[in-house]
Amino acid sequence: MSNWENRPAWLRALPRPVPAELETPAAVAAWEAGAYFENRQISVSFRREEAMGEAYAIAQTPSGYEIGGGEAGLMYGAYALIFALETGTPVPRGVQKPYYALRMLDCWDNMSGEIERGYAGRSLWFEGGKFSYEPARIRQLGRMLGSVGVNVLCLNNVNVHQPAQHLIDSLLPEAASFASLLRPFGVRLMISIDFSQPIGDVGTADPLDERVQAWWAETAKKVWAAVPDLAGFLVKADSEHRPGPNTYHRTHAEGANMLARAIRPYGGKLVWRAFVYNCMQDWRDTKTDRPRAAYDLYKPLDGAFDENVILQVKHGPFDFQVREPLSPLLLGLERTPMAIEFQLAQEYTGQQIDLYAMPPMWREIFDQMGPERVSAVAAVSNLGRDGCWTGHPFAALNLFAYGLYAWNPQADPETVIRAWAKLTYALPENQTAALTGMLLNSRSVYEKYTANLGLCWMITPNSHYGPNPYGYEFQAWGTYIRADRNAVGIDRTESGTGYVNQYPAELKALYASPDTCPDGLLLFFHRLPYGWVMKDGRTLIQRLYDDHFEGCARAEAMKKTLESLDLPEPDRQEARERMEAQVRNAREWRDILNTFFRRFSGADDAQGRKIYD
Ligand code: GCV
Repeated sequence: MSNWENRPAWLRALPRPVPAELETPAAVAAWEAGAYFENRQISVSFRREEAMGEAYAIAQTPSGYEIGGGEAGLMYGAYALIFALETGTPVPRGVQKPYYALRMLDCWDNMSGEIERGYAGRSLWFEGGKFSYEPARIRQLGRMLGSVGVNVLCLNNVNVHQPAQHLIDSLLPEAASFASLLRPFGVRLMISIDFSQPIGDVGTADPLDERVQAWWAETAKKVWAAVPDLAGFLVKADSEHRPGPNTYHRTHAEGANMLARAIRPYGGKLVWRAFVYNCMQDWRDTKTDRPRAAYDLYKPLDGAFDENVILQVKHGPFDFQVREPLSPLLLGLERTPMAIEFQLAQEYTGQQIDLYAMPPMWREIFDQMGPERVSAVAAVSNLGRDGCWTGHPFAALNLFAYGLYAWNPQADPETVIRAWAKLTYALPENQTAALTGMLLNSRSVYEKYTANLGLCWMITPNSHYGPNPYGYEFQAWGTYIRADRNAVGIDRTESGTGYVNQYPAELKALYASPDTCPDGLLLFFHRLPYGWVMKDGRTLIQRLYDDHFEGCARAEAMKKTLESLDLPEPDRQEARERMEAQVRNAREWRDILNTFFRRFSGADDAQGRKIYD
């Protein structure tokens, strides 16, 4: 058993475990405030105003503060006040309410106990095909999520392997008990379902078959009787070999609406993932272009979904790569509620070994998209049974920050990272600044040594960690870089796959020319010769070399920064071990990518640095 009790992550200021008797967010608020302010000569009172819901307002009183809010709002207000005082930042003024009503954490936990793409140990609640958890730890998890405003937790992997199908029948009592542990923190459950599940009883899953519709209606009735506040169902259909409506020649709107109608009487949301593409592509086929897939499928269905369907769209058109352009679907649908999906689990971004703090990326995405384009947010969890919750103690930053961005997509990355650092560690000011700076830059460091200029997918197949420039080149997943001795990258302009046409005019114009396309996406949109002269005057091949050398050197510098921090144990040891691995990884990336591109291009490094033959 891991020693999670002594690993409070960002709740260092709240060391006492929350008692099991607390049943509502308002009770949690009162208890947390009581414990925190007990010896601080500050009095905190609460004014409940049901209509405020999740919103809160904090007012100063002669002896302290008054928090006004609805049931959940009181709790969010209490945490916000404590965090402001702990970080020495201004107490929020005026009414504070979340930008998005649904702030979801999608857990890819299998009932075997494994987590698909999990880098923090085994599941916190499943093991051996059953629910298996420490109630106190789940309560502490609820507290962590509640403290940053996450309000939905999807319990199981979107790839629904047996026995997870039983979460909506024989395992409902267990699901209900689990839900009751999170409810006091304003967190509701969601369940991933298998579209084909009625087959066992009625012989088909055709969404237009009345027996299938009746089966789901009956199932929904039982599910919501057991967990009345269930947020909804999450569905991965016709994607990576999962079943779906295509089997019956039905559209995704027909499939999603059928389910949505079954759960509408209970206020349930049907979250339908848009991660659908041909995963059986022939690499010789240069016409099919995976990034086009979602837009091609869903744009014609815009407006065809029922009002309680939410289309959940990954932020980029591929799959959580180090850098991708914004998914054109997020800009293209006008009449379909959407959720943007992020991945806190660092599948392609360092696997919670290499540092990759996400706030700068989210801020860029929300700024470019406009937060109003989507009505909800979801993120794939980075949690697990490891003592520190997230594999790397610093990876907790991404979970913490996700909650803050779901509440306020305009949050400032540096402020958020700094708040996490101050809440997690009691470091002297210069060290807090060093840690904040290191994390703020970590994405750009990782990008430089792994995937600069928009060249993604140069990774080890299946594991997705470590350099392998041709790893996905001859595979069926639609993930190619097409490097040869003359050029590298994919032409996605009108003269190529035409993907760029899926963007609104302004962005299309920006991306369509290599002269205006941002460097970070250059080879995503264009196929260019190694001698191509970049905006900064360097050749393309020289930029490839320079970035790999620079990224690796910066990773080595981060190691020095880390060593200068007086972190508490065991965080210090864990962070150092992972940093050793990161630096090893960065050197491998630098040398393998440089050698790979030199073998193709024959070009020497202008600075004469070591590149292997
Ligand atoms: C849950 C990627 C991952 C899969 C994941 C899938 C998805 O392909 O590698 O593990 O499956 O995305 O988002 O559904």
